[in-house]
Amino acid sequence: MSRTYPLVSLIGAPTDVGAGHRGARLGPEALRIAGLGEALVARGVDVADRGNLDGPRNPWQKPVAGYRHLAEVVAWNRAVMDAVGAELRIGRLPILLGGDHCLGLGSITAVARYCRDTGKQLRVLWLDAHADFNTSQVTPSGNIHGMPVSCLCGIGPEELTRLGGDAPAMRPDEIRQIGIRSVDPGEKQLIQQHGLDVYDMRYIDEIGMRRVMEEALEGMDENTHLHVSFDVDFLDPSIAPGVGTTVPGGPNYREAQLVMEMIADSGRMGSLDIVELNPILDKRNRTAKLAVDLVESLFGKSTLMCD
Ligand SMILES: [Mn+2]
Repeated sequence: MSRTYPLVSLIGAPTDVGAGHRGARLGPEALRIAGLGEALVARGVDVADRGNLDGPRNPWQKPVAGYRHLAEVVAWNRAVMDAVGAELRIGRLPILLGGDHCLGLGSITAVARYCRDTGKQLRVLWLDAHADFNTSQVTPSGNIHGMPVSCLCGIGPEELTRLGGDAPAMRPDEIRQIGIRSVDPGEKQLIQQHGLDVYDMRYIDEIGMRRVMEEALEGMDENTHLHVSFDVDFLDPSIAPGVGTTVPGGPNYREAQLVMEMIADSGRMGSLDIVELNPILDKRNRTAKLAVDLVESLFGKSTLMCD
């Protein structure tokens, strides 16, 4: 079976300004060293590595009015939004190499804008242990990597909700969250209030990953732009130790492969974030290598014996 692949651009965003641990700033290099670009080229994908974006250093301060490093988070997300938007407009598939998950805000704001401009339907798959739907009132930490989804849905500080000019950047019914197993109490209430579609681990255990993915991908058509926001802590920590916020009970290797293969089979992925990889906490770059392995599956490499 031959496939044609979109042209891919790698964009590094080496920062952890939104995180509670330092180290995700090293993620882009760890992914490159694990051979991300080479693996895609080997699949016949045209890959352009745009290098790393630049932005403010991590000041490592306490929260101010419920947010840590708000100004720095805004600056990094503007850079990400501009870079991702530029690749989409020239017809390429941007892969954001984070960096912490606050960057999903800039990335998805750009994708949502692109979809509005081109009349496409947006679908976001949020693969994560956490719902990232916190606000300054309910956040225990003030770390903005716990808030990108609420900000995208228009709940949060103006600087973030209006990053792309309009708010909200997207509607709650455009996102499906998979692998969720750690939600703060106030966050849970907000999620229910806004009607987010959450496929938590309990649901995955009960109905199986295949049906979960069928439901999460349901309703897409040839006019759908699928954005995949892959927080590496989605994976069970036994296979992916290199993240700041490990939560036990995540998808295993086979379930994760199935997720990626079903996304590939949909043929609709138009943009991707790989975030929260923390090489400081990793073992011999194992988690980065696993991420590369899974991205190969996103681009159609089958784990079956024949395809
Ligand atoms: Mn996340």
